[in-house]
Amino acid sequence: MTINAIDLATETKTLLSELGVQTDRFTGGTLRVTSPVTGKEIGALKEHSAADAKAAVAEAHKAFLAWRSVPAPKRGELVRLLGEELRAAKTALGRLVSIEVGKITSEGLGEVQEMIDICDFAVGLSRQLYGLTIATERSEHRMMESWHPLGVVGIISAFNFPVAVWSWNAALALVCGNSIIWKPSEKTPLTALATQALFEKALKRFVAEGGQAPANLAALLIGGRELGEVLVDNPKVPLISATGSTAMGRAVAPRLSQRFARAILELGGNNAAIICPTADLDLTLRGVAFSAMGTAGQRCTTLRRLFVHESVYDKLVPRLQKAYGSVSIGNPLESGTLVGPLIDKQAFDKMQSALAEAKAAGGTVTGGDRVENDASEAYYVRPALVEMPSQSGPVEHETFAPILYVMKYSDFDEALELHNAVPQGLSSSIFTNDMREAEAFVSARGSDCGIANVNLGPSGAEIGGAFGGEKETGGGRESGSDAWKSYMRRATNTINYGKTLPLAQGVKFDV
Ligand code: UN1
Repeated sequence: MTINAIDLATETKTLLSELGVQTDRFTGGTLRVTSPVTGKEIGALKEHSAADAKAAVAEAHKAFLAWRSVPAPKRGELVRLLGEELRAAKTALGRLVSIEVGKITSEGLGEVQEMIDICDFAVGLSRQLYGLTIATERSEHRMMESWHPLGVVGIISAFNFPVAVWSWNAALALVCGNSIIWKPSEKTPLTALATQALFEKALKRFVAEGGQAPANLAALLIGGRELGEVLVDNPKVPLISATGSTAMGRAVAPRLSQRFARAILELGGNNAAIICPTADLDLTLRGVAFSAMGTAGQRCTTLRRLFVHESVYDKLVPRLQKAYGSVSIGNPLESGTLVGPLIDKQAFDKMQSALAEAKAAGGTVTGGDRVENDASEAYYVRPALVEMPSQSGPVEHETFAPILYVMKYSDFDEALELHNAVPQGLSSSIFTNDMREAEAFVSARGSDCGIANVNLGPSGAEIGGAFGGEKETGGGRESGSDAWKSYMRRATNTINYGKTLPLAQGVKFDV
């Protein structure tokens, strides 16, 4: 079937009703949503106002005051039920992600799997919100730390992982005893409506089974930037977790620090891989192809810079060019497709101007052109491989499109230096079978990123590790490891169980 002839509006409607969303939530409104697959409209949502957002914060704060007293393992039970709803809805929600974002089928499903995984993780965590017991210098005293719920957590998410990023934050925030308010990207509100409906289903079951949950524990705000601003500036929101561009982070961060609020910022990445002389080139080819072309180059963790040792350059680069020339691009809903569309025309224009800049800086471009098909309002592109004489111009910026800049190196330390010489610091990788290079890369003098991998690409992280990066990436950590600590406040408690009052540091104060 030609792409233009696919009726995604009808399928979206069917999926949304299967997922529990009423039709009037996504019809007849002002926020128009198009599927990047066809470029045609699939929904028109009613939008919230800034006043609605303000009221939502007040309600969420009330919910927090009750939820914080529900025992953490009981809070975990709600998240367990959410995980069950997500499991049952995986096919439908995964399909909706593919329709709304243009991801290939396995990646749409993979996104929902990531949500299920973090729910499982958070359920276990709900019994492991450990604090330390600390040796005290005072006799008959005990010192410990306690982790307490924080308050309302504001979640601002981007189009490219429209629901997984919410789940990383929501699952942790909820078991940690917080209420949540979500402002999804204007480009992907339909998957947000569906996810919220699944959450509400889980909540109903939780209450039916005797769980104590306050009203307005989790809210969803549909609309533009002004709603995010209400969250960012509201003193009743102690933590904002925001995913998006570095420009967005620059606007948000000072406003948060102005009121001493916490921030988890997941901003731009400019992720690289170093390909060493001993690299397994078959494995490298696959790792690079997935990381650079997968999701049409629209992951924060997408591979954007490649440093190839001069001894393997002429072996690897022609093979990569071949893969770039033959990769299947087209309807992401069809099996066999590996590269779907860009999100919209703006993304296409930005890609073209980065390629023009690269040419002006001496780059040789393979691919990058628009793939013509009958969907004239959609933007399909051939991923671009750009051989660059040096790391300059567009190589230093994140362009949210499938462009891989390739550079030749001769000295490992020099490659490492170039690797770290960009302002962003999210993810990174090295392909080598030389143990010294591999260990150096993950050592203190190696990659300066939040994620550093050996013999796999920079994208496609599991939820068990902390996710986030340094420098202009914003410094936040979400998901696994001890990222939960950002969603709680720490109290140090000292308890005197004796009859005297020894003071710390030997201070005497006898009255
Ligand atoms: C993002 O692109 O915003 O590591 C997140 C990955 C995914 C998450 C990416 N698990 O590529």
